[in-house]
Amino acid sequence: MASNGNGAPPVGQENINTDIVTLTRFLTEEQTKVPEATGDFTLLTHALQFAFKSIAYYIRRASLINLTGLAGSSNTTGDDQKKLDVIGNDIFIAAMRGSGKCRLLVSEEEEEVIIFDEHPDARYAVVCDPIDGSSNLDAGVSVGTIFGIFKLPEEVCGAGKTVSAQDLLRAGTEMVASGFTMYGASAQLVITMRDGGVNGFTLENSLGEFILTHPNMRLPAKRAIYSVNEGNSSYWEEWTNAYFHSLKFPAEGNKPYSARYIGSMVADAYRTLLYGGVFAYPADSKSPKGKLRILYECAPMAMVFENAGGLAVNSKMERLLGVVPEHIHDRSGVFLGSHDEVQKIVDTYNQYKK
Ligand code: AHM
Ligand code: MG
Repeated sequence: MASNGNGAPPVGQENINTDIVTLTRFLTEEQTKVPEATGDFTLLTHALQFAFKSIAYYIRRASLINLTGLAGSSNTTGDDQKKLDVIGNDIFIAAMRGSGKCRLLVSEEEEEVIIFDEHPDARYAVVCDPIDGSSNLDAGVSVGTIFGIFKLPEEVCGAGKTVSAQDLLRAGTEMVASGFTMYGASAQLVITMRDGGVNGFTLENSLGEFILTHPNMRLPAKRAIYSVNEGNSSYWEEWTNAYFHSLKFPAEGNKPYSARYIGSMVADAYRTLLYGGVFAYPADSKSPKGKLRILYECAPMAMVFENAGGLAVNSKMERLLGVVPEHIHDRSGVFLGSHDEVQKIVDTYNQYKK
């Protein structure tokens, strides 16, 4: 092909790849694999996609349009709410209501479950942390949205039927899909369906499309990286300290592990998913139940990691996806990452707890 002198092809003759898989195409193709699908799930995920794009837009513009800083209120747990927390939450609620396919919504920013009574036939429930890691926002550090989707049992769907928070106190194994979006240098969306693979998409800002860039993600079985807030170690149990100590002071001839901790779960989890290693937020004497939330932080991440070949357990070494929360904002300790690395944690725990 003739060049225009600077090495680029003449205008109008650029090689444009149109055989890209957008998230919309991917979700539509997934739907065609399920003959009994009604399209409701696909519509719900389109609404989620819109919420992610909107939140990504506001985060990109945050420091330009004075959206950083506190909003002046506290959320359910007394954390200071950032302006973007409020915006992210509002976007999420509006998108889920507008989808017409969401009956129940749990958000970290809302004390009570939100029930969309205007859509009594909607068969899905969504759990989310609209902007996780928001204490990092003002420093421009990556934050993210974590989400899980449950399908409600037939008996609570339809006009005249009532639903409540109780309908969401389920094990993560019952989610039909989960994932997270990380808003960083670019927005990355990772999504998985129950018993399915894990796929990663990158938001192409000028097209406004999530493009499949990381198909069938599998995390390495092992990698010498650990990610934990080590400032909490004086509150940790003996076995937890022993485990992390063993990574830093391995048997002779072995190299110590590298430490990487951003303090934003999605960013630490995304790196772990790509490179391998382990991410942990153990329960400790300061937070005996742990810090992170079962329903909309731990379980969705656990499904992603298991489906990518990794493991995810709580501070009692129970499979995180099997844990039923006692209430919608219930917390748990969490250890997730490469299969062999998490197994090493379980082995250390068993040695100390015997
Ligand atoms: P948040 O939901 O209030 O943003 O808190 C969750 C965040 C996670 O993203 C992160 O892993 C953890 O809190 C960091 O906590 P710490 O600052 O105690 O290390
Ligand atoms: Mg959170």
